Amino acid sequence: MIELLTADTPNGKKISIMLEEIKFRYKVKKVNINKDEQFEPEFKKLSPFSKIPVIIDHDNKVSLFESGAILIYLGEKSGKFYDKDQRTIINQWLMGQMGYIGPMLGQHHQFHHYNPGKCEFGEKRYFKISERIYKELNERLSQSKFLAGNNYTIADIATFPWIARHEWHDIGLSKFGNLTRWYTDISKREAVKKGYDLLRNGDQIPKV
Ligand SMILES: N[C@@H](CCC(=O)N[C@@H](CS)C(=O)NCC(=O)O)C(=O)O
Repeated sequence: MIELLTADTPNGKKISIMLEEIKFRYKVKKVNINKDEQFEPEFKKLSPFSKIPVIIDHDNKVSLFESGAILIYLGEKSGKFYDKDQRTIINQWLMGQMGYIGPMLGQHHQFHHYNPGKCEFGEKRYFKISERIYKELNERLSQSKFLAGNNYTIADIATFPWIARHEWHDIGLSKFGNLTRWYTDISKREAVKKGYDLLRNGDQIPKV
């Protein structure tokens, strides 16, 4: 049994999607980051940066923070979506999501979606970077079915919930044909639909 301590955000959804994909038994414990529950001492013991997601694997008596590390752990444990002979390439796309795509789109959410009109520089800067990310992903997906090659991997699982916020981004996902094809294909997966709705609120994946 895996316990997933999380909130309903792109980083949180990565892990519920993975758990659905690998069909592990899990239960979700909601951490209300709007009420600062991430700073509670019990949670901080598990997550030193006070961030969701965290998993506790009760079989192995281990807990993990950082979504990329969690995806790798679950990929290794299940033997799925993290093929041994593809790890060099999967790791690059996964780290690109962790170090670039997520943090930059996250800033775009802050300036463009949550706080429009407060800082023109920030709005323009992160809009431009986000647009560039769409172009770069689109280019990659013109050469490759999935981010790390022919197979759906944890790199796609990590990136998908961020592109699923495309309505907030206002960049126009439909203008990027290859990214749209990738997004639409992944959206159709039953495990992705289920994992996307991690709090079982009826949260549907936004259409293109
Ligand atoms: N690099 C971390 C980022 C996690 C992260 O940014 N989590 C956010 C929600 S998406 C959070 O917990 N924010 C609360 C806070 O920073 O106080 C990961 O991928 O796990």
